[in-house]
Amino acid sequence: MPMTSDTTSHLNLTLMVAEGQGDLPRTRRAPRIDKIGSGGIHIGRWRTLVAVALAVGLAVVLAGCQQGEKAAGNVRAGPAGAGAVRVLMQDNTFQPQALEVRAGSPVTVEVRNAGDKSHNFTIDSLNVSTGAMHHGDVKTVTFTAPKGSMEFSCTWHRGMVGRIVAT
Ligand SMILES: [Cu+2]
Repeated sequence: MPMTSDTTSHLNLTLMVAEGQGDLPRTRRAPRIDKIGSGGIHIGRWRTLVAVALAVGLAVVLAGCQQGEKAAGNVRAGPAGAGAVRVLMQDNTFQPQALEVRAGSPVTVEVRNAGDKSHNFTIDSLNVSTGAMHHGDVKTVTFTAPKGSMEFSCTWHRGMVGRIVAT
């Protein structure tokens, strides 16, 4: 996502300040974890702690803006009308796993979570996602696909994927 590089540089800046090093080239190094356990270097331990805390913070930030976490594209709650493509979410598969749609014109997909876990329906290449769907939720997604084949997935469950073929 575009946000990632900004977030990273911001955290690098924070790390730089925390380490008390003003010279830019040195901030590109990994945190000085080699000082763990060497006696009498309290500042080194503090730096390590700060670096670890920032790394954990960065991981949380990156996980938070992972595709699938938030709805994207043309998505609304509720079922679609007649003629929509219907997709069921189960734990942890989509049914069906192959969708054939018309290329170049709007396609409506109704997604229903028939599983017990929360899932999302995300088409990464089209920047489309239902966002979180809990047990029983129904959402309607409308998108226009270019000719070709593209993957859809639940970004939370490895292997929970399917394919859209637009012709
Ligand atoms: Cu899932």
